[in-house]
Amino acid sequence: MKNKPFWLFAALALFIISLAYGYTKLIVPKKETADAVQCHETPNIGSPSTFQPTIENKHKPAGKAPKGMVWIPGGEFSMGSSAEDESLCSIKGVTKDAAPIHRVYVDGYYMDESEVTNEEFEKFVKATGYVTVAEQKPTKEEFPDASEEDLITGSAVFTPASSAVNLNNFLQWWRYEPGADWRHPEGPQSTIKGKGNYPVVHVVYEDAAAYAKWAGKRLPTEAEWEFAARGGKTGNLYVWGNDLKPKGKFQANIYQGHFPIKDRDTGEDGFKGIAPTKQYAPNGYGLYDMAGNVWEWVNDWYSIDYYRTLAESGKTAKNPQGPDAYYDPSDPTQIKRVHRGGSFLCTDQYCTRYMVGTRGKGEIRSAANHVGFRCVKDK
Ligand SMILES: [Ca+2]
Ligand SMILES: [Ca+2]
Repeated sequence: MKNKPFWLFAALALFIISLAYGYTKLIVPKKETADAVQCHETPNIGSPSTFQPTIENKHKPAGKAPKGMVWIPGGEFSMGSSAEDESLCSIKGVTKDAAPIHRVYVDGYYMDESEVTNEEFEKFVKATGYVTVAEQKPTKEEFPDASEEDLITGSAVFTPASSAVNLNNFLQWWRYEPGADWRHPEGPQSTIKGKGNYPVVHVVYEDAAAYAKWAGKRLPTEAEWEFAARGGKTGNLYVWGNDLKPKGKFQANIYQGHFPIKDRDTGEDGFKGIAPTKQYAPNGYGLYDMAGNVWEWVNDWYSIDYYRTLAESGKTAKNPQGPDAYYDPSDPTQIKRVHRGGSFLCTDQYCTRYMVGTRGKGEIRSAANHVGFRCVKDK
């Protein structure tokens, strides 16, 4: 960062970014100690009986799936989360936007088997000359209160704290890094050389949508994303089942250890920080990393009460496209769409949104080094 921290701009960007992780004043462990907070409780998963069986469509298109994609049959399923704990630290109520469980039908579609990678995104940029939002100089129109010298390109980068911090102040582990973008995920000195199979990051909604259009695809709806993530199973807590660590093994790239302290991500799941795609077993439909690694943009506007509206209709929602408008009472001026799946920074202390039915959200022009995407394609 140059001489002067550009707080207006940076604070805004970071605040926006933080929302993707479910930041709220509620997310403060009961007891902060110098060592790891002990938060390994079983989440209250509510009443499993509210989940009705997933009924997959039988139709399967003739021919092969497009390269790198798998067929998702679609059908009827119960969507949302009855988990009453956002984290496993007895902090309740933060998953309210994922309730109630409601019945949804989606048509079949193809889905990228993995998060879009650097290699894939580079092909798009080479073919089109596309410049991502993080690479564009912010304008006075967009940030009228920022001084000219503060209007510089960059993005939000996770930066571990030097010691234990109270988790209610995300500025302690996020910084606005000038020059950070998809080619320089940790800042201008970093590169993606040798990381072609890592998920692309520092992409905002319009970057993801532009890639999808170029590829002849589109971003999934939130319902399509969740149907696919559940892999044909009914009402599971995680993409792979109801046990976070079946046979003692992590099934996704998340965060172990005392968040967010430097060198305290133990990497018990095999990775400290971001991982290449496809390092864990795929789900029932052959999809990788639907939990963790990077958050994934979906097409729907974020509205805190959308699920309630659908449930109150009393009908099965058919191919829901999301609400007509964004609505987040915690931050009503920011324009947000939904993120799904959690990231390598989601821990059992903070933000357990790798749980399959839970939701994230992001301001549509804010990027960070743990947000990416994947696409779908109609048959
Ligand atoms: Ca990890
Ligand atoms: Ca993911």
